[in-house]
Amino acid sequence: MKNFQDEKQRDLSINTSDGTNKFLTTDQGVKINDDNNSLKAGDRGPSLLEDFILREKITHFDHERIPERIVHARGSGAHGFFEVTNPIPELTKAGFLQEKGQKTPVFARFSTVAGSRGSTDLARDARGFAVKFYTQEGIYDLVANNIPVFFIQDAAKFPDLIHAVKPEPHNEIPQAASAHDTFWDFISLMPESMHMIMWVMSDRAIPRSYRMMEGFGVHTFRLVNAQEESVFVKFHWKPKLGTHAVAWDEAQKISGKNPDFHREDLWEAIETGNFPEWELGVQIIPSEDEHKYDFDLLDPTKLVPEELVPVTIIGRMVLNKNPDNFFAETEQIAFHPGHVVPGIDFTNDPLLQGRLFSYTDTQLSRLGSPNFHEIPINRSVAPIHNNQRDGHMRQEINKGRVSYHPNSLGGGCPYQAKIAEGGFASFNERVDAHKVRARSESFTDHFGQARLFFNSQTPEEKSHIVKALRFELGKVETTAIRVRMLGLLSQIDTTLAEKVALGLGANVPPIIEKPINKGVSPETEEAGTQEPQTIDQAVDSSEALSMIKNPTNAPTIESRKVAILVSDGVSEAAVMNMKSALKKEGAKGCVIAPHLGSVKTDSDTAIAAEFSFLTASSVLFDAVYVPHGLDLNTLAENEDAIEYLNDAYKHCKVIGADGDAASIISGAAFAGKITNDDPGVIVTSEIASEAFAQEFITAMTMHRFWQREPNLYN
Ligand code: HDD
Repeated sequence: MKNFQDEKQRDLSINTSDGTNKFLTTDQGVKINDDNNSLKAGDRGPSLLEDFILREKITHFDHERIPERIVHARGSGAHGFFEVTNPIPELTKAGFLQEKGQKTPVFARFSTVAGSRGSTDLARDARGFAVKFYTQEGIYDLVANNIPVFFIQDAAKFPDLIHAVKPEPHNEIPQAASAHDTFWDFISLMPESMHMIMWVMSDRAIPRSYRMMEGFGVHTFRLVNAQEESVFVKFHWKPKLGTHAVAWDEAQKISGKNPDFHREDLWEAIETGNFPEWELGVQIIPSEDEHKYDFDLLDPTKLVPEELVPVTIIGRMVLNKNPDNFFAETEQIAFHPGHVVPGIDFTNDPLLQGRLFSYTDTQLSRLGSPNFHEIPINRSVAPIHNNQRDGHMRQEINKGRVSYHPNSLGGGCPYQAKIAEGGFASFNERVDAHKVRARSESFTDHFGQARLFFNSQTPEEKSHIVKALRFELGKVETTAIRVRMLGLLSQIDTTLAEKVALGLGANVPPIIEKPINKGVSPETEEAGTQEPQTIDQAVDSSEALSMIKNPTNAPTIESRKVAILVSDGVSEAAVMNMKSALKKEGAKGCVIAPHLGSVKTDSDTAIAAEFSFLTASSVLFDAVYVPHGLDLNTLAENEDAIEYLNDAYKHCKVIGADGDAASIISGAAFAGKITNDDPGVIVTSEIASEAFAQEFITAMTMHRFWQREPNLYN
């Protein structure tokens, strides 16, 4: 069995260092005798220029920062492996996909797009999902997002899109948010973004965890087999824990309470052995089907419905090791959709084609040198020999006098590889065309799949989209932009537009019939008044597009966290019963008390508090449990404690209470808002009952009870 799982860790170990039991030294290896005082002329005198220890330390510090990524600056990553479960040698010659059980080391980085490096994890945004495979044939990067389509069809519009969404240039406000005028100004003039807008206004843009997101390669790629035959392919990552989100109000509160929520979640999961896992799947489209669909496979604003082409699972990825050093690994990793290995190739998707230029270019300014491939986290485990030389911070010491090809002085080395020897040869696609600056007519339907996505959502999910649009457009100050957006939304779904309009106190503009201005750039069209498109989608609704209906969501509460509220007098049996029932399911009950230290139980034992009501918060947990015996007056009088229940209710989480604690549900603090009959509210008069714990856990597998919210769409 080909198991290269540990190969990258062995490779990285060459560069890892550990100061335990070692002397403190300068960068030149000289042992330091005093690291606390600079060299001075007298103990009250001026510092001396001669102090090489001080100069070196401060100079290094002054240069510690590098430019953050222009997009996807905020992110977190981890090491792991990819294992083939269903080899596809008939479709691709890529060496790492040939044998069942074959393992390849990977590093994955998840990110938000718009915010800067220190911004919140919980911004409403697409998430990056980039995976570097250290294969035996070189680096393969699958630089994906958690949304299967993109805002724009052509890379030429990428700088405009990013300028529009980033904080506005005059005052650098707002951070990590699309809810402002410049973003919606641009979007309202770009009908092609409507499908992506439906996704980013849905709960996909506020994931519960990086471990609970799907990943999508977005573009159609090619697989090429040993006979040089090609199929088209779409890549999908499917999370083992299902695809889940938080509520928007919750996301905003988490942003304040713990802006590192996703980062911490990923880190903790790996530290505690709950290794995040995804299946890798492919939608395979035979070459001859290239023009079969009523959308263009090269258009990155379109997906291939799984009803038309099912996803075939080919492997799984497990993340099982946190980085040793955030900067060296997560910050310095450089992804590039152009890092491919023989057997994987590109298509002419104009967004992908532009990306193929952008990623190396950006590393030159971010990492500062064409030698960024030598940084340990970026280094291939396959050997590198070529005639590239020199440049800033070159590590490799190339021997000999020859740095050109062809050569005779070096015996022709390093020599080219034939295809049969693993040499990369681009797929031999025939291209016979005029050189034009144009958009293909097959890219013109901007609303069909936006409608497909919207129609595929449950009533609760539709309501969330209405709410998100009311929020985002409500933050826009320019009325004309809001109205243009309503015009575009009405072409997706008239009720959607009307419901959003209600929240904005505006009217949906009438659709003015006018011929589509083909070949003219979309900015010059009056976007809000464009004629509705008539191209029929073969699929009206797709379960895979809904998070709630998603057929791959397993009923699990693995690694979920439950807030167990306690105070003196709490029933020890009730707390322990719930804790052990949760543990059995791989979840964790966290004890939260009025103060840190411990509380006394009804059996005079002490239970340690992991958090106080003040240091944790309901939004950081998946459910709240109020056990029997807890002093209800203490709870009702403590505003921080009350917030646990109010927020859990508002965010549609499971709330449980047993014994005398059950009365808290209908107590004065909630003014009759919560009733025992509410979905997801689990109460019993029994104490420490197994059946109650099971009911609580089963309810948690539903993730959220969104039906508790008022529906804004119906
Ligand atoms: Fe990009 C980073 C994903 C379009 C230019 N992109 C970046 C990252 C992800 C994506 C996951 C972060 C990688 C990391 O963790 O370091 N980008 C996408 C997807 C796109 C996409 C799925 C559309 C399908 N990107 C796109 C376009 C361009 C770029 C059209 C430019 C023409 N992207 C970049 C970049 C970044 C980047 C500026 C910033 C940092 C980096 O590359 O290394 O080059």
